[in-house]
Amino acid sequence: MKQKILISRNVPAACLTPYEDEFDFTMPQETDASFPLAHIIDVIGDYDGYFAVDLQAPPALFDAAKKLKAIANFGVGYDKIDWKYATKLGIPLLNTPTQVTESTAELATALIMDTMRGVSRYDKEVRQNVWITPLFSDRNTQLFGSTLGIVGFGRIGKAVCKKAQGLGMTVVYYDKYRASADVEKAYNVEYMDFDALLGACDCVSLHAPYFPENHHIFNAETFKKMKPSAYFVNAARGKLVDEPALYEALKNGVIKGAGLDVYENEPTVYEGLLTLDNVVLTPHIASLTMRSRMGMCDEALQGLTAILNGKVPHNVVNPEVLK
Ligand code: 8YV
Repeated sequence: MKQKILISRNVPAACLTPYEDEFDFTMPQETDASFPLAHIIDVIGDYDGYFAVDLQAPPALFDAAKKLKAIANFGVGYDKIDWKYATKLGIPLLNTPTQVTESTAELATALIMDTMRGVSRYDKEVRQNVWITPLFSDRNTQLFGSTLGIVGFGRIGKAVCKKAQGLGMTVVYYDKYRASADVEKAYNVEYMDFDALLGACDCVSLHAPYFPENHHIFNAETFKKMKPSAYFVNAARGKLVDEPALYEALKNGVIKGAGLDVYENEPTVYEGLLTLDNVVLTPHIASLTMRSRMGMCDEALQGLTAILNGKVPHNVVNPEVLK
């Protein structure tokens, strides 16, 4: 008998085709539809694998999942999944670490370019018949020759580093775990401690995962340590940032501008931010390219296939449960 996999939100049928000989899939049939969490909890007891697409997985889900051998998360960041509880129960958790890298780094780079050069702001002005083009103005900042500080030097941080260097930026980074001398050399980056980086950069781009330990690592104090001419970009996780503090910093000229793809309480955006013209906002779409999204499905399902066949894939977040 085929093993059964439950998928919380509709994905294109083409994602499942390569796996259909092996698994029986259940997912909402309508394009983009989701099963409510309560329904998942009701039925999860029948399934061997669970593919959590854009839905949280609280302890109650794991308690009901009597046959569950693995859970896969659609995304690299697995903060919606109670992974500590899954680990305690011995359930492997998979994510999609390789397939979001370039798309997310691209969007972060787009936000850096947009906020520093005012693309979206000018677009709005031109549509309103406003034509602001003084001959000399510091409304915008040239990327070429500016310094970018990357906070979180994992796959995505490194990809942003390369793209920014391609645009002529000098890149420095901070990470809880400093990279090896070889990696620093290969990427031509300098390590700085967090506070030094904040004070040195023309733009700071955040690429760290969210854990309760780094809740609000960007707050009123950290924004004050940045240059008033500096920009802040976040395409990582909203809860890393104290949003009201960011709003105050942008409103009062503590920093010059920001670009955000993620928010503290998605899909709600802190109201004040909506009123400012020095922040560029996108709706958590950094990985939203067809190539990335199809790749994410495949990376997750490959991982599930491996686990359900007794193998250890590259994308297990808690490999200790497999020992
Ligand atoms: C989301 C992401 O998973 O990879 C991540 O961590 O945040 C995204 O790729 C995706 O937008 C679906 O919610």
